[in-house]
Amino acid sequence: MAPITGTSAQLVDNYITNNKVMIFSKSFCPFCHKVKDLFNELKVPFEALELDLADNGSDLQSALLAKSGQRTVPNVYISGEHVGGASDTFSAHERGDLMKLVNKGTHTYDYDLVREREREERERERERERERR
Ligand SMILES: N[C@@H](CCC(=O)N[C@@H](CS)C(=O)NCC(=O)O)C(=O)O
Repeated sequence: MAPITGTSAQLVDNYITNNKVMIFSKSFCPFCHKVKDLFNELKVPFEALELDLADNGSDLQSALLAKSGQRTVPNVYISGEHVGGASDTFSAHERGDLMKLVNKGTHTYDYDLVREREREERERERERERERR
């Protein structure tokens, strides 16, 4: 069996890779609530994992410490990049960097593929129109 730390590190990586905005959180943490409120206000979808409610929460928290050098929650990743805690997230927002990261598009998501298909269809439609003229 793989060592627990390896598994936790992989789980953490999977959460970060599969979610454009990933918040490692604790359900009772006021800083986490503020950060989630911010993303809700910005209408940016996010995934939050409540480490205090997860069976393997403390292993994941250790894996996060090893990965990001940060032990506290919230621990925010956007487009695969470590943003940091609540104060880092609010500072990034004030600098105008938060939405840049959100829109960075380093990941391919199903909805991006849908947009890509729509764009291709519009292009084909324009092509057909040019041919009709
Ligand atoms: N300055 C940090 C404060 C975060 C903080 O203190 N979080 C507490 C929970 S409310 C924490 O992670 N405590 C350690 C723990 O729960 O393991 C930030 O801006 O994110």
